[in-house]
Amino acid sequence: MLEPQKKELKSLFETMCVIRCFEEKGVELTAKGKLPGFLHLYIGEEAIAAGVCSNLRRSDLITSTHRGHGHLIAKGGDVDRMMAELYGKATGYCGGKGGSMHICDLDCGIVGANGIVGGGIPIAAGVGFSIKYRKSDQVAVCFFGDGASNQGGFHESLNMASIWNLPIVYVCENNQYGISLHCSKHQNVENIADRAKAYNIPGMICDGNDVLDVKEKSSEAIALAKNGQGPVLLECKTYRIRGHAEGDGCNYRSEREVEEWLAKDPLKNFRRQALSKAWFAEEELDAVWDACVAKIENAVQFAIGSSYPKPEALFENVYV
Ligand SMILES: Cc1ncc(C[n+]2csc(CCOP(=O)(O)OP(=O)(O)O)c2C)c(N)n1
Ligand SMILES: [Mg+2]
Repeated sequence: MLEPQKKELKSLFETMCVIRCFEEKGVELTAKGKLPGFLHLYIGEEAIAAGVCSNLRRSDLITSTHRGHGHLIAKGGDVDRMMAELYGKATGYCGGKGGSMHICDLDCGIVGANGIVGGGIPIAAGVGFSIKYRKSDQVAVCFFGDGASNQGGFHESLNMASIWNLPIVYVCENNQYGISLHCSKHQNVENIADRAKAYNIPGMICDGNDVLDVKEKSSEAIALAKNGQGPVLLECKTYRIRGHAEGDGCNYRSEREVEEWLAKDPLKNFRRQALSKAWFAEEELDAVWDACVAKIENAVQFAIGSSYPKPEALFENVYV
């Protein structure tokens, strides 16, 4: 295999590993009571953020969700500042006052995570409009869930983006659940991508647990959006391995269902392919993982070593 190809594959695996390590640390720290606030984890969905963002430049813009750590990491967010934010420390992205769901970093094109389900979708329409208005060659990527695709703002935004031909890729992470409700109970379509027909835009589907499939399909979608062919809806089929938020007992789904999806884990998927096709030796993949574990451990030490915000900080960054 050519060296650039190998480098690209390694980078995809690396991104998924950093996300997984960050999230597994989140599981551990929440269980120990170290992190205040809710934590919605992305375990099992890493291939989507890694695959999509590998096609983006730093200047391209993304909107994220309440389950946003993966998007932020894949778009170049700083894990030290993310971890500090989760700890509520002053060195965090929001000075420790926003927590997991409000991280934003315009320097690397992260317009913001969002605790409002579907809240990023109309924002992405504004981002897309701005790109077109400024005649810039950026693209906007909007991540959201299956549940969010039932929000009014989803339909209004796709309609508007379609008539204005905006350069937006809507990436629906269909992880099968909106909190405890299986998607078959909250929407009457088998494929969310079919909703693209209503707005006369392309609807595409990819295997959200296969980083190479995500990369390929999202690259096509981004090319369409950038070439002035308007918005695209890309549905990534995946599964939320953890509960809705940490502490969720998940009594609404069977262990068997979870096990079936665990067998399709995106990191294991990649490893299997990489070894069978001899892209990498096992030790190379292990070394990537070990480096990610160390990176996240450093982030935890950075957060622990940081101070809490001062009481006066309460009045900073408010309108009145
Ligand atoms: C406007 C709004 N309604 C309801 C909620 C409560 N809520 C938080 S997450 C969630 C489910 C979202 O499901 P989905 O869009 O599929 O995202 P996922 O959690 O599966 O990633 C709901 C209803 C909210 N935060 N915002
Ligand atoms: Mg969902």
